[in-house]
Amino acid sequence: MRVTSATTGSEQGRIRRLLRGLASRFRPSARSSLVGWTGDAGPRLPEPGGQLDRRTFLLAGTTSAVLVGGPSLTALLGGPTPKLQAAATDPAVTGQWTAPFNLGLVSIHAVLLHTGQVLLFSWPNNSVGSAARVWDPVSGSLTDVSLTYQRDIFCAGMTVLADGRVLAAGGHLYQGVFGNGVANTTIFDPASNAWTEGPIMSQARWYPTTIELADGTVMIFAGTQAPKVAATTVDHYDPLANTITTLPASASRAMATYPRMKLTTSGLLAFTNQAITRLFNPATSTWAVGPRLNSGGRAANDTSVLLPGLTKIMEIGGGPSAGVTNTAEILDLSSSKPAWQYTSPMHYARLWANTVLLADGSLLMVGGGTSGYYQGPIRTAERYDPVAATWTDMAAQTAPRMYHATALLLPDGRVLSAGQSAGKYQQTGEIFSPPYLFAGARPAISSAPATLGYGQQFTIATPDYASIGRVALVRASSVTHSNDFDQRYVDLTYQSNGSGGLTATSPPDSNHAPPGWYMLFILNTSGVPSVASWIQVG
Ligand SMILES: [Cu+2]
Repeated sequence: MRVTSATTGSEQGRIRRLLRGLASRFRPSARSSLVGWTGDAGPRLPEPGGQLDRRTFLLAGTTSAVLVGGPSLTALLGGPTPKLQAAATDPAVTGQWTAPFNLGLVSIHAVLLHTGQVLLFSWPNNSVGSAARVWDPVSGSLTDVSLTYQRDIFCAGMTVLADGRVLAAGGHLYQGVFGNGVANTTIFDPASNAWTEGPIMSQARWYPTTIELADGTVMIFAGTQAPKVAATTVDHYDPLANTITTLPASASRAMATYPRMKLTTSGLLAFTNQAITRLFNPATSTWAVGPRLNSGGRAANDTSVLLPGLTKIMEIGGGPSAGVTNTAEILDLSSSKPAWQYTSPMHYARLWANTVLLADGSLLMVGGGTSGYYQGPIRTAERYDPVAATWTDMAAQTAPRMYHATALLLPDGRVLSAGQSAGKYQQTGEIFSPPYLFAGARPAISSAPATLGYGQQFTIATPDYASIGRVALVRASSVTHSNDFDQRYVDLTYQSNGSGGLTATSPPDSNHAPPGWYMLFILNTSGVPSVASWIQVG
């Protein structure tokens, strides 16, 4: 078992050098605010990866196994009284964390499957491929789905395909050094718990970003082919034909590692964590430039989220030119003159945190820390209310969750927080129950469709029809390195038909909700969500 301890002195020196490099690369120039979208004549600078040498963090420190004390999985997950971490606080205000429990691997990559289970994967163990587990948040069971051949999908980008399979694009060259990517794609099928090889990309990619388009195909951007050698082409995966085509050279660009990208309701892809916003048009394979971030750009250690309403993109924390920050800024694409605007800052500056869209459309900021990869961990979560634009401290978790940590929303409205490739808790997860789970009885979905088209009315049967205040679809998450590739919260219009239930209207088109599996939540007027019902949209 490979386990790392806290970083060594030499690693810290390396981190300091990397951060100095990052700071110089992200220093803003003139604060010109570009208005509207224009043709892109900007420079195409390669971005720093700024990552630890993989061997360094795999091999440094202890090799002893991690043993996590405390109650069993079954007791934690099935028991009526999970251990309180912040006994002095009211869970109806701050929520509540479980104690850490063992997941059997460092959860560097986490993907919510439409089975309600979570696919977790990491680097290889021994002589075979990446360690992988399917974790069931209801039973607590762990199923070993590790790759049985020499393939390392650690550092891949991943997207849940429209049919529920998981595409992992790129990763690490098996036993290679940091920055060495692979051109392979690897596909996980939850129906069989099996991995198969997909088509080969045009370039090797380590730290790429995948993003599903409105037609169910997937764009694959960025990453590095080898240390400091950017993968510049854009590949386009068609899941029905199981083929990859490479876009014309006009699409090519040296981008950041794990660039933060979003599918907007116009069908354009917004790339939003560098100094200048860029929009990619998949129909023409061209880029346009937009407004400059107030922060001067953020490194690949910030978090980024498309807010409910689907017109506002929020960039939070990370390490812009001034170092670690607590600032957050929002770009409203529906504005006639889109410009980044600061919103309220977090109470804590954070690098390598994770941001989770909760069932009520608020954001949960989990983990992260103030320095490097593992230093100054922030254990206090924060919740951002996008309507009031306020941050509220939540309960503190036990484990540090910085570099190589993940977090995602579960179908029951709770949040899994797991990973970080250092420290005694690295192979653990913790579960957060948000305040809405302590705010009274939950509404229930008696029945809802299993599949749904666009712009279509459908019926949700519920005994709680008289008290419903919100209906939403939340896309299954796929997250690694603080980047949740396709996270999306789609509000639906609805009306109550009394005991006949609710009549809701599905999203108007596939730019609002690209095809795939979504969790349908109904919430009462107190903001308490149901357990989700799974719907395949598209
Ligand atoms: Cu990494």
